[in-house]
Amino acid sequence: MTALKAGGKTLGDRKAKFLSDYKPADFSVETVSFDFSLFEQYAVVTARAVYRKVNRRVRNLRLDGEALTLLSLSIDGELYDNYEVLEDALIVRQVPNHFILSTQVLIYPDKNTLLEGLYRSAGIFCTQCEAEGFRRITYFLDRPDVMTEYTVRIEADQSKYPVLLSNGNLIEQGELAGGRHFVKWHDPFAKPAYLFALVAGDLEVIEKTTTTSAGREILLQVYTEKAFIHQADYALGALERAMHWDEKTFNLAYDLDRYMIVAIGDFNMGAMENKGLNIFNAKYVLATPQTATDKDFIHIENIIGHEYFHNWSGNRVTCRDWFQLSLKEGLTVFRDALFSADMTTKGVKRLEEVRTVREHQFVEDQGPMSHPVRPDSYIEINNFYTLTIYEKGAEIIRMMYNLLGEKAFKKGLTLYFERFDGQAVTVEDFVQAMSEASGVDLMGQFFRWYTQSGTPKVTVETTYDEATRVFKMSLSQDNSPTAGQPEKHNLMIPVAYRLYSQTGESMSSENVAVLTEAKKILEFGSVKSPPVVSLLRNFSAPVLIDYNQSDQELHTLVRHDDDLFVRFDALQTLLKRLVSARLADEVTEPKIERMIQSFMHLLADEKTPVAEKAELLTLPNLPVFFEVMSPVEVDSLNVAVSEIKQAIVRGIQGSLRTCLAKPVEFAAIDLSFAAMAERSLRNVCLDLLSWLNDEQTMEMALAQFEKADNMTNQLAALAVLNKVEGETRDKALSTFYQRFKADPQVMDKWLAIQAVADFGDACERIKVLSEHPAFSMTTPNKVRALFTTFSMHNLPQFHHVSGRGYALLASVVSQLDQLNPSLAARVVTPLTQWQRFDKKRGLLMKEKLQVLLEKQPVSKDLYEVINKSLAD
Ligand code: HT7
Ligand code: ZN
Repeated sequence: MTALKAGGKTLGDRKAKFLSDYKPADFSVETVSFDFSLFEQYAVVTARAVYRKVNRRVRNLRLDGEALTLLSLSIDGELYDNYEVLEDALIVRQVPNHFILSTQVLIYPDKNTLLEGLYRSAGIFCTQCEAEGFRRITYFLDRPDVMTEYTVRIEADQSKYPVLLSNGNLIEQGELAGGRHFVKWHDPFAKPAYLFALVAGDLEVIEKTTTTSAGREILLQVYTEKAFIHQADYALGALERAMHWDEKTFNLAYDLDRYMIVAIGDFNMGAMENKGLNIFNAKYVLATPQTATDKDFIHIENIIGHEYFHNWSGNRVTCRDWFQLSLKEGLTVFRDALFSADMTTKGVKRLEEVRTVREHQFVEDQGPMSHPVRPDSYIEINNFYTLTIYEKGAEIIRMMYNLLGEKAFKKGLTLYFERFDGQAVTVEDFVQAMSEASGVDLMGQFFRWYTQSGTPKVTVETTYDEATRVFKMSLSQDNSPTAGQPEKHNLMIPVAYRLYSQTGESMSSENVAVLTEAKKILEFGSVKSPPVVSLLRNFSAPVLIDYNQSDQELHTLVRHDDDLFVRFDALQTLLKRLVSARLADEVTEPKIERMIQSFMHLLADEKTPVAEKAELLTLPNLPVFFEVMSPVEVDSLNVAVSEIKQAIVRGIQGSLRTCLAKPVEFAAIDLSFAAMAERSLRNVCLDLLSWLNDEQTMEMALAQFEKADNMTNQLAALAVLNKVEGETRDKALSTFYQRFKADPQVMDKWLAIQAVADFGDACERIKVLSEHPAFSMTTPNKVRALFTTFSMHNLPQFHHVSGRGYALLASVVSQLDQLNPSLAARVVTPLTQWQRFDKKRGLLMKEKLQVLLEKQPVSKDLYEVINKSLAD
C-alpha cells in the first residue's frame, strides 16, 4: 500500500481529455449507501457500494478521489489492503467480479474554498458535485454514465443543524446521543454522482403543495437562512409556474413527492439541478420589490424554471460524458427560454438572448477559448460551462424547433425522453430522435453546428431590375478558421426574411431561405419597387450578417418592421455607422438628425409595446462598437461613442422629459409585466437624459432615489447619481448602504454600481472597497460584483493606459487561484482578450498573463485559459 498526500487542485498533470478516447466504465454500481457524520471541523463519509465488473478482463478498480484521507477499506466486510492511493484516485487491486466495497474517508468541508464537493457557507453544509465535485466527497466512479440508486444517511448536531436534506424521499429520522440526530433519504431514480446533494443547517422553510394533472400531490419547499425567508415567496411561486408549464407544454410531469430548493450565499454558478434538491445561489432565489429589480425577478423565474426543466433534460436523461454537456444545457436553456417568453413577452425575451449571443458568445467564438458546442477536448471541464455550450447550444435547438415546426419538435422530444429514460446518452442520440420523429434529416449537414466552432458570416447582395421587376437576393456563407479548426465546411443556415416597401408597407409574408451551399440566389418576380429586406428575422440563426443596406432602408426597418430583432439590429447598425463616421472625422450632423427623427418616431409610436420601446431606446454599451475599430483603442472609441450618444439625447430630450412627466400608472410593488414595462421605459428615459450631464436630470434622479419604494427605481436613480463625482453621489451611496447593509444581495448591487463609476482613479476606489466588510474574496458573488463588473463594464478605467486596471485584475486572479480556481479562470477572461486591443494595451495585458502563468502553483483551470490565450 502506498499513500500520497491528499492534494489541492494543483495537479501537475495537465493532459487534455479527448472525446475520441471515451470508453464505457469497466464496472457498474448496482446500489450505494453513504453515511455522513458531520462535525464542525471535519466530516467522516462512509460509503458502501455494490460493484459489478462489466469488463471481465480488468483486475483493478480505479475510483476517482481528490483531497480525501482514507481511513479504512474493506471488501465484502473484510479489511482489504491491496490498494494504492494516488493524488486523484484510489486503485483497489485484484477485485472480484461482484463485491461490496466499503470505504471510510475524512474530509474538511470548512476549509473547502473551492466550493466543489462538500463545503460550508454561512454555517450551512452544502454540496456542489457537477461536474467532478463528488470525488472530493468520497472515492467513487465520478462520471455521468455511471448511474445508481442512492441511500444517504446524515447525522449532525441537532441544534446547529436541525435541517438535514438529501435527494429523494425521507425514509427515516431519529435522535441520537450527545445532542445529535440523523435522517435517511432514498432516491428511487438511478442518477450519476454529479446530481447528488446534501444540505445541513439551521434553515427556515416555506412550502406549498401542488397537484400534477394526473392528480399527484407534490410538496414544494424553499429553504433559506432564517433572516431571509420573507424573500422566498416569489421563488416558490415561480417553481409552481414552471412545473405547470412543463406539463402543459411538453407533457412532462415531476416524478418525486417532494421538490426542494435551498438558497446558499457562496456558490460558483447560478444554481444546480440536483435530483429533487436544487441548490441555488441566493441571488437567484431571494427577492422582494424593495430588494430586487424587475430584471432580477425575471431572471429568478427563468433560473428556477431552468433547474426544474433539467429534471427531464439532464436528470432523467443525462450525458454520457462531459463532452455532451450541451445535450442537457443547450436543450434546457431553450426550454427555459420558451417558458420565460410565455411568462413575459416573446420579443423582449428574444432580444435578451440575442444580446447575449452576439455580445458575448460571438466574442468567445473569436477568442482563444473558441470551441464547438460539442467540444473534442478539454483540460478542465469547469472551463467549458461556456456561452457556447449554453447559448449557442440553445440556438441550435431553436433552429431545429423552427425547421421541424412545433408539433414535430414536440414529437421528437417525447421520443427522446421515452427512448432514453434512465440513460446517459450523446448529442447524436438526441438529434437522431428528432430526425426520426420528424422525418427531417438532421444527422447530416445540420449536425455540423455541433462539431464546428466559430461564427458563420452570411454575406447578402441584392439587385433590383426596374424593367423586369425582378428582385434577386444572394446569400453566401463564410466559415473562417478558428483555434484548432483550420478547415470548415458549409453549414445549414435558416435565414428568415420578409420584404417591405421603401416606405415600410409589407410586400411579402415571412419566408425562410435555408442556405446549405456556399451561395444561394433567391429570385422574386413581379416586385413593384425595390424592396427593403427584413433579414434574419427573430435572429433565425446564430450568424453574422454582412449586408450593406442604405441608411434610409435601415431607418425604414427601425420605424416599420414588425420584427423586434430586425428593428434593434437596424438601429445598432446605424449607430455603429455614426460612430465610424465620427472616428473618421466625417460630417455626422445630417445622420444624427435622421437618427433623432427615428428616436422621436419611436417614442411617439403607439403601436410599439412599451417594453419593446424601452429595449429599442437603450443605447448599446461600448463593446458593441468594438467592431468599428480594429484593434480597439478604448479612449478614442469611448469619446466618439459618448459624443454620438450625447448628440442624439440632446435632440430627443424634450420627448424624454414628456415621457417622464406622464403620471405613473402602476404601483411600485406591482410585478405585472405591464408595470415592469412602464418602469423600464421611464428608467431608460432617465438614463438617456443623464448623458446631458445637467443639473435638471441630477435633481430628477435624486428625487426618484429619495422617494423610490422599489429597488428598480431606486437603483436606476442611483446609477445616474453614481456617474458624477461629488457629495450627492457619496450621500446617496451612503444612504443606500445604511438602508441595506444587512442584505448581501443588495450589497452586491452597491459594490457593482461603484465598480462602474468612470471618473478619477477607479482602481483606487475598488481597492478600498475590497477592504470593506461588504466584500469577501471567498464569496463568488462579491468577486463578480466588484471585479467582474469593473473589468467588463467599466472599460475606460479597466483599460487605463497605465495598465493599472490590468494589474488590479491580475492580482485578484492570483489570489483567487489559491482559493477557488474555477472562479479565477472566469475572472481572468477580460485579460485573455488582449488580441483585440491596441499594441500598448495588448502587451500590458499579455505581460500580466505571463506572470500569472509563471506563478507556482497554477491551477489546471487557470493554466488552460491563459495558455490558450497566449498561444493565440
Ligand atoms: N448544471 C449546473 C452547472 C453548475 C456548475 C458547474 C461547475 C461548477 C459549479 C456549478 N454549479 C452549477 C447549472 C445549470 O446549468 O443548471
Ligand atoms: Zn443547466
